[in-house]
Amino acid sequence: MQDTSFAILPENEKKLINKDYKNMGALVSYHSKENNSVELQCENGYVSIQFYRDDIVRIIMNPKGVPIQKSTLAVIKEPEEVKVTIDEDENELTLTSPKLKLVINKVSVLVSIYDSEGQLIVSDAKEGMGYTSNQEVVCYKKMDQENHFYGFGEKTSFLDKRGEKMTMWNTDVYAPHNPEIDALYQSIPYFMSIRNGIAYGIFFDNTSKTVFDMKSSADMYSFSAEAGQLDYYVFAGPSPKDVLEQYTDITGRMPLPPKWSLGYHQSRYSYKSEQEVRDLVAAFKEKDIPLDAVYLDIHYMDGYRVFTFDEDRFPNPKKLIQELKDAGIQVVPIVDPGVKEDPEYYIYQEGVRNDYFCKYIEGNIYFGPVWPGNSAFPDFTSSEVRKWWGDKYQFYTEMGIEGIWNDMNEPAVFNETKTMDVKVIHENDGDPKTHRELHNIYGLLMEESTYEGMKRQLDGNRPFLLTRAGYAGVQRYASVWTGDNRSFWEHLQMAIPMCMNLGMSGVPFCGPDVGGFAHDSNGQLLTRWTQFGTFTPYFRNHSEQSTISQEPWSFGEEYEKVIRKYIQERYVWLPYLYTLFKDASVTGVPVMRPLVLEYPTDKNTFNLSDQFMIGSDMIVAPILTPDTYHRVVYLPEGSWVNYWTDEKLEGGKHHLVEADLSTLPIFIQEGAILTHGTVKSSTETKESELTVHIYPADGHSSSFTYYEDDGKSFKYEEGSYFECKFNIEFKNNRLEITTSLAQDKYDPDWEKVQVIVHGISDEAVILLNGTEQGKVESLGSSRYKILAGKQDFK
Ligand code: MIG
Repeated sequence: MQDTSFAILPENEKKLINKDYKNMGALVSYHSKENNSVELQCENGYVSIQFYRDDIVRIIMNPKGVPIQKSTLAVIKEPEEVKVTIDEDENELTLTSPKLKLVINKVSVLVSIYDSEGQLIVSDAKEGMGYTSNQEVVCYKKMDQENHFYGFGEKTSFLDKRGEKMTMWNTDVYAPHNPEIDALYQSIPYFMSIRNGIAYGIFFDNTSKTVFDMKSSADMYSFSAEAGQLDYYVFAGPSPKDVLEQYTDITGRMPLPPKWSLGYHQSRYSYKSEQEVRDLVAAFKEKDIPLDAVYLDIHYMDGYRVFTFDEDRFPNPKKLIQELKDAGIQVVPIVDPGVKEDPEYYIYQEGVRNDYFCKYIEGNIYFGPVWPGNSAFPDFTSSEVRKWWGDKYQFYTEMGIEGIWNDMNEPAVFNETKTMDVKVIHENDGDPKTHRELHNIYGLLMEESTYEGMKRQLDGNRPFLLTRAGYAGVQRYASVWTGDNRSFWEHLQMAIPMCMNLGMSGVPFCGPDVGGFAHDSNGQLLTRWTQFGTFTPYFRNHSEQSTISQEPWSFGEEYEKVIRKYIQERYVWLPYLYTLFKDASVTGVPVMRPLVLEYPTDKNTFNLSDQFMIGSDMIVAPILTPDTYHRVVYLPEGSWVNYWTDEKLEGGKHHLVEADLSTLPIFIQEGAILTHGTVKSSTETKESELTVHIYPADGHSSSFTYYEDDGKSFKYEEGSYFECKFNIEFKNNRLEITTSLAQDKYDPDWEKVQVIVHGISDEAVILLNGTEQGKVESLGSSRYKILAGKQDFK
């Protein structure tokens, strides 16, 4: 019915402010509690305010009673000890922490938050916070023309979400992914506002259906939820990177992924038999295209029963997996949450006997149709169920599997609503709630279960997970792919802002299906998409069963040649990317970034959706339309260099650049230091040589800290890693390169190092750790090679 005009019945009109909306009204009384918090009793409800850190404050509004402090499982941090002082006068109540001042208007409970210098960070609009008669909770905040919005997880459309209204409700959207379809698989009810370079963030921790309206009014925005409390955190910034640090301090950061998960991955729905998998791998070897993982989609199972293999198609999976591992390739099987209703199937039996499936309040199990037919769904809100399900992965890990692909975990169900009946009750560790209230967290909890289970079984190795659904905090367990896109140029275009906003939402490890999932791909599209994929944090080619093949060689030599080159480039760049992954795991700042994160006062970056940065020194500008061999690139202030030609380009300007089919435009900022490895068949091959590219900026100094570890284990947590800081200074034609070892508890494989200096003249003198270096070779275009060895890094 939603597809007909029935959707726009007169009575369906939605107003910005519902006519029965009631805000908190006047302050009646307040009292301070331990735990840095203050409770307010208001005319129309209750509010609690708690300082989580000096620069993070949590506000909860409950219309009916004293706010419940228990947070969802998205939040992993307890509040810190914060020194809060309370002042009161006739009109206002003021709470002050060392970094924030929170002013509450007593006549009508409205909250304004200031920094310690008295600069306003964010304040309630006059409607404040409140609720409607159908228990919807809402908060209205002021904004103006200068506010731009980023984050919101996985959303269609452009980068800046100013002027968008978005719903969070994890949904399996096979089609279409277009600007009006904004509720996709992930719900991350979090965003950052940037205004004249100053940022703050808001995380609305509510797992029911939430709506963010940054569109309907010129001077305010709102966020609302269908059920539950109004429970949100304000992150004070002031820089966009500070906000990311603050948000990921409470929802967690991505652990370092295993290195093999950063290589090139090949998938298809489905490689249907052992023979098909072997042929595929053989083709990669024969064609000299690197490969780190092959995916097994649903056909590997026995009648789509999870934790089984089909004995005819995969008679000896253990042998297959071992064989591939010996060749440096991992196998990643798909695991859905739906468990086939089959009394002779062990998972179903265990689930029923132990009461592990989602049920109605009356006690009957909820069944929904998915791949295996009628299926039951584990109740991941129970920690006992999570433990049980996590243990089941033993089935795979015993065979040598180290990576799992979790699909359909919105949860998706083949029915009108596309998901579980919202009346189903989740056990929720003794705090039962309906699916309506908890829907958006189902996927996150499945990931927690899977990750913890795999980690227990992998003997110190890092698990790799790929998930479709998630909630705030998903970065702690899994990488995210953006679901069922199509082989359209428009979807290649859309993937850029979508991944950048996932990064701005604390999820650094993400990527789309390269080549497009549904619909038929073609040579040019796959080539351009693979070029983009070289730099997406997650790099997997995947396609749907009835589409034409889109493995790298599917469209003829001309394309295969270029695709091979860019998959190989991925391996060349891995030592640099890996360092950025390490940084992201510590700071929450993503690997793939919108320019606005680095240049938040430059208006040219505010909605720049067709180019991105890798780290802070590099801009990638893919070609995004057919038969196109040039494009416009914006380079912000500074001096830039074309990566391929070493041509210098002035910043603060738009440039028209050429890009034949074999060229992905890449620009490097002067002052950059990049670390490269070599082309190899998979990350299992040892790194033989490290190349350090140096782009000196005249009159400036800069530095880069290179990181490396075994790429497999958690030993880095105990300090087993290699970290080397490179400093460069270029003045009066004299380049000084100094290195300092910050950590050497891991010994890298490479012995040889070459340093390539870009953009200097023949007369320039180069010193490495104080010793003048001979230029071993002139590489043309003002590039010089000098050689060094591991022993030079001190
Ligand atoms: O609804 O397992 O997004 O990547 O190939 C289809 C089959 C179920 C959806 C995933 C897609 C996967 C497919 N799955």
